[in-house]
Amino acid sequence: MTKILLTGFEPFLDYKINPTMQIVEALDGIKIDGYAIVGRIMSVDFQQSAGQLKQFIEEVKPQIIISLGLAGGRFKITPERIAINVKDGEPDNNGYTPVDESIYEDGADAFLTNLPIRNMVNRLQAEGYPAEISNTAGTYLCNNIMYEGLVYAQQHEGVHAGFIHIPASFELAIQHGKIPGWNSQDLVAAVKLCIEETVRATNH
Ligand code: PCA
Repeated sequence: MTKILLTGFEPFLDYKINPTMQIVEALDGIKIDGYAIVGRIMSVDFQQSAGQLKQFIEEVKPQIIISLGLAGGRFKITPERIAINVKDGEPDNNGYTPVDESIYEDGADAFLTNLPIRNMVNRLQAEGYPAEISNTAGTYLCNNIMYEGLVYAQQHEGVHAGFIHIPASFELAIQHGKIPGWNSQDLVAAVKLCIEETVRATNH
């Protein structure tokens, strides 16, 4: 059966919960039109997460790679358009704080996703979920993993890869105190719609 690798991240910085973990757990093992979702969680660690992603890819051999990340403060579901060859920003969970580094010294400056992000946004809005395409995944772990997924997609014909940033859950919003949140079931349902659109666009 064709596989979809769906990844999430562990908690990081002052986000004590990462709702991507709950979404991945909720969707792990379900099937959409003959595609099986395999969920995995990665560390928020610049040294480890790329290796983890590669290991999951090797294990699952997915046709589609969709990675999820929390964007605390955003209030819409935001499929990402572009990943850039930059590591920079806040300390990761191991205390590593890259400044203006490249992900790959000789890597392309950027990769555009080949997921159907416009279809995702249109479908989400049609179903009543606030959504828009984001033109920056930042320069932290999420951008890093999106870039790695797209390197793999470039090298493997027919593979689709990309990234979706999600808002906080209500639970995290309450705990954090300064960011908007969504109901957890809505987060799961919205990500499922994005996966359905991807299956629809790639299933031929
Ligand atoms: N969000 C962070 C890293 C892990 C996560 O869930 C980001 O946007 O880079």
